[in-house]
Amino acid sequence: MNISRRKLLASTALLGTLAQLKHAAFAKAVADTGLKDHYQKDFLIGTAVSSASLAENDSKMLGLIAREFNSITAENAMKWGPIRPTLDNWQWELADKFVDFGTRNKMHIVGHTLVWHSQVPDSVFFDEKGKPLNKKALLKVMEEHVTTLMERYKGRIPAWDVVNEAIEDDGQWRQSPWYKATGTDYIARAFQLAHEIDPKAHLMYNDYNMAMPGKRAGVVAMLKEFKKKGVPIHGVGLQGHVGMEHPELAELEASIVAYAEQGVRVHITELDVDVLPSVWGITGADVATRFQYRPEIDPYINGLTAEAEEALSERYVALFKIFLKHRDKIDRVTLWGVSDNLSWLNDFPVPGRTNYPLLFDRELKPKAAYFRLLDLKR
Ligand code: 9MR
Repeated sequence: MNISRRKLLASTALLGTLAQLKHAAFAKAVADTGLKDHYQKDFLIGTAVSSASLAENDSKMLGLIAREFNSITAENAMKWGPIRPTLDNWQWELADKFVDFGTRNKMHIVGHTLVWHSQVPDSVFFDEKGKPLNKKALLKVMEEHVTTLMERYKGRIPAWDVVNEAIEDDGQWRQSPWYKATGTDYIARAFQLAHEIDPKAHLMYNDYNMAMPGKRAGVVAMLKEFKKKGVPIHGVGLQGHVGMEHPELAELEASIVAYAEQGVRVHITELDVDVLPSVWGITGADVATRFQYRPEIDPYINGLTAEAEEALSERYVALFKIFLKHRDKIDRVTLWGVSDNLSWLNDFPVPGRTNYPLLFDRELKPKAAYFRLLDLKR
């Protein structure tokens, strides 16, 4: 080996050691704080809390959440199905635990979700003979639901996803049982009522594929129409179930700007990055869709390759650069879960795959993407 090559190797080794030391010191520094602290001046950093973590009082998971995040959303515990499986049966246990956990840790708590077409028992929409309820009867059930939930947590839940997923990707109204019975009145009434119950609450419309031009046009049109009518919508949630290639960042940015121009605050409410081969061209989040499992669409059962890990980190960095650029418009960025093992994307849209969409791995260790998001703020 010639001298200059030896010198080069020695200096590379030294640089490596320095980098390790720096990394160790940095890791210690972040151990005392968390992602939330690094983005304190920009926006809230949230996560969804799974029902399993609440039911098991999973102290490792809940401790990690309290250290890393300052906003929480219940992934499932407050949806109609779980919280009110039949009309006269309210199951408060998990939702109460969720709100207590957030209150104890002085976190910003998001109520998810008051009015959605999914996870709603048939008895809400149909009478005993299977006939759809008429407008008046259906609005009455909805009002009762919104009132009961919001009053229970009034003063402790400052922000609500009032209406979830009412608009299709092409901007048309979703033909849900709510819409079929009431037109758009259910949306207006839900927001008006929520505002009457808790005038201090921040009220949001939340949806997926919000970067798509058709959806953007539909949401903007709704915001305009409701503003004219005095319907109180204060915020818009872009769920953020994204893939590695889509949406294009320019489309995402255009949507953030377009919603903000309507005078509402922007929230990224359910961020995760699907790294697996897409089976349908675009990602979305219509929970009703399912595809058949095939080994060739599940390439990372034994772990992500280095290239895929790097690409995932890069995608997170690119997304957060956009969020930071628009931090004047964005109140909160919430990840849809904490660790890869608990993500809904292991089973959607293909059941039984191994996905890596979040910032913590299956052992709850921060992933490369996590450190890259910290790097962005150094
Ligand atoms: O992550 C949630 C999953 O555990 C549930 O089975 C599913 C149906 O309730 O909902 C998932 O969360 C959805 C969220 O509530 C609304 N936007 C789409 C999310 C992913 O489907």
